[in-house]
Amino acid sequence: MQALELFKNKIASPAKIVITTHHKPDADALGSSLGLKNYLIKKGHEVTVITPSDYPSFLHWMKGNEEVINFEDKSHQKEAIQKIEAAEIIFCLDFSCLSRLQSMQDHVKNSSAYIVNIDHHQDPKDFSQFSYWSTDAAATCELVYELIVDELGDKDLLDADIADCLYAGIMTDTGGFRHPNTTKNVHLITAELIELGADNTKISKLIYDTNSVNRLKFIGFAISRRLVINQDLRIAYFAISKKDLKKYASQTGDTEGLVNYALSIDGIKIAALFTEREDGIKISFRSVEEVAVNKFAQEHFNGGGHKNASGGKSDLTLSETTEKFEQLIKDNTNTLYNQLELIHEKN
Ligand SMILES: [Mn+2]
Repeated sequence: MQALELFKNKIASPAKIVITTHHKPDADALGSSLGLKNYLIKKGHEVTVITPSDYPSFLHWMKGNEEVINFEDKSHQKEAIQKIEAAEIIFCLDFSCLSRLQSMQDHVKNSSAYIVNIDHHQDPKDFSQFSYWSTDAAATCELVYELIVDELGDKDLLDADIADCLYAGIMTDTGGFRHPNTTKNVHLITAELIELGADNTKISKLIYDTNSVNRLKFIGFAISRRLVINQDLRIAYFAISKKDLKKYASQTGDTEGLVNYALSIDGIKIAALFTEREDGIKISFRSVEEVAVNKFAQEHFNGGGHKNASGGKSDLTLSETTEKFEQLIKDNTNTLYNQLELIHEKN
């Protein structure tokens, strides 16, 4: 509680604030950052959102998007560094360890600012002076809402723009209110956000139904040509090469959600997406409720995340990585599916 009081003190008077989030921000990362920014501006703070990379264009509608600085944009990097150096408070949203800032991490690490971490991932690293953290929260946007409303008592400062940002993060991190993390609390908060003016129909249209033709064709290609299904191991995965991405002129965000097609297959318990990027193989794991993929990602693929949605990296080639994955599933069937067997036996 002492930390909370100190935090309240810190933001009681106008300060220079930087808000940042993880590399390749998703709707929860950007929505929590811009939702919080728009609120803090109303409190009289000077606030800059700096993202470690670019993010999908289907998020560009959020209020404040125009002023976001992309750290990888060389023409603005100097300005970003100056903002970080001058910051009195830095908010780190939707990530639990500084390495997710990639090339930005040393600047934040070396900063003398008061660091606040708001997050819902497992195993937060100790890098902040104040941490508002819960793995029970479906989204960081849910925690930002609770911090503003329950801890700071500022519900009256929330408006339709802020509500739109926060709604977007909760909607996507619950997979459109379908994942097991879609709790009563999630519905209660989204109901409040709609009352505050969040336009839920508009937001789902903007996020889910703004595909480019290229992206749709890419998804069709991936499903027909790049999907591997192993019913015995109860896994399905995509392996997407650099060449594939180039062929379909893939933009940031185009592979988002692809992994869910693999998980949607009847009988599949673990799905994965392996994408060949400039700096190695990026991996997304998804699993059905009973199976945990975060520990698996952490132990074998230098990653982590949530129980049913995690990520990782690999420095091997694309085919070596998928071979390693299949072998690991074979070797760890007992640990991964043990609980599942018990559940099946009971039924
Ligand atoms: Mn999140």
